[in-house]
Amino acid sequence: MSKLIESTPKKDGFRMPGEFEPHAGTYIIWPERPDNWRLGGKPAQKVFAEVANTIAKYEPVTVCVNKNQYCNAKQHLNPEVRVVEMSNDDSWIRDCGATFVVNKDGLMRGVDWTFNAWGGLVDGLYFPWDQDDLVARKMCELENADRYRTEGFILEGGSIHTDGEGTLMVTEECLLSEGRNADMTKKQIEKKLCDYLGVKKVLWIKEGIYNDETNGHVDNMCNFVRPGVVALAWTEDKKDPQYKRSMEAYKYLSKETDAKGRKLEIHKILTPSPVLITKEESLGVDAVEGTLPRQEGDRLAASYVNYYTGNGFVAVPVFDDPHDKLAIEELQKLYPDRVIEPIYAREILLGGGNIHCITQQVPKNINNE
Ligand code: KQY
Repeated sequence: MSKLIESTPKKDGFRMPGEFEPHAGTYIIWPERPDNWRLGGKPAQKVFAEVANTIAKYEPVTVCVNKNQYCNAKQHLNPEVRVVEMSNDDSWIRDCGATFVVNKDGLMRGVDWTFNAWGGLVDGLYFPWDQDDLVARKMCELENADRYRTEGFILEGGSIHTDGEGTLMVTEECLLSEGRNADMTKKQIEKKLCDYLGVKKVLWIKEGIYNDETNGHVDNMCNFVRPGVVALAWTEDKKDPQYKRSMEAYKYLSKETDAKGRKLEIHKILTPSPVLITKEESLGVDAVEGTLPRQEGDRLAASYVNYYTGNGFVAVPVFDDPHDKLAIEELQKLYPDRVIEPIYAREILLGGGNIHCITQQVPKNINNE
């Protein structure tokens, strides 16, 4: 059972754990919509299945599918992956799914943010999004977790990263965008984040990855490896529009401290060379009014930092690019106790995100006092 709670996680003593803390499992949604995924989602389904099957080697995985895709998904997924029917508008569970919070007694609850497809009628990416907005509630039901709902306050899970010790990273580009909470001041938004995630300090990076259709989600730009240690997407190419963005984030993070007063150790992860949509890829996507078009030559928001950390592993997107090897080596140094699992993820990138955007962790319900 899952009941709605009219309080806030902060008042009740709950906090969002870092993604690197132990998990009880991972959720994924099965892709299919033909106006986002080329060729009716078939190439993307193969990669989503690879992501799910890879993670299932380390922790329980649940894949949520629309009813028409149940049998197809079952066919691609290993038997240990739980497949549940769940209506959805697309497959970005990081963003529409629940953010789980835990307390010192080992209790877990879910935060159910209002979801508006990355900007609603201002610059949202599809319409309608009503089924996506129910996903967090359904996840809480499946996990028997009571739920906080932020009715009217828009947020996606990919727009936040926490160290689990009171610090949150976000981008101004996203959280202050017109299509989200335009009626709120930065201070009011910050208070909401503190109330619903149990954090004390919010680090406001200016911008995310160039051309990221989410208005610069932080999860494509930087990540907490562990408290006090940050991985940051980087380029040395001064002519690349990404350079200014990464440099600004680096300078900002270098002079900031976290909620515990620590200076941050920042590790630069070079981005792949620009990844552009090919003609064939563009033609494979159904054109639908109100959905972002996929044009030949458009630059995709490719970044290795959009990786997912789980129990004993890190699932890293790779792009068949000379920088892949370096990113894998760097991440292995940052995560010496985890297996690095590189996954060729161009098909996820073509849909507008990457491995982190299509996964959502359920923290392990441990008594951590
Ligand atoms: O978190 C993400 N990167 C999701 C992007 C949504 C893309 C929809 N086309």
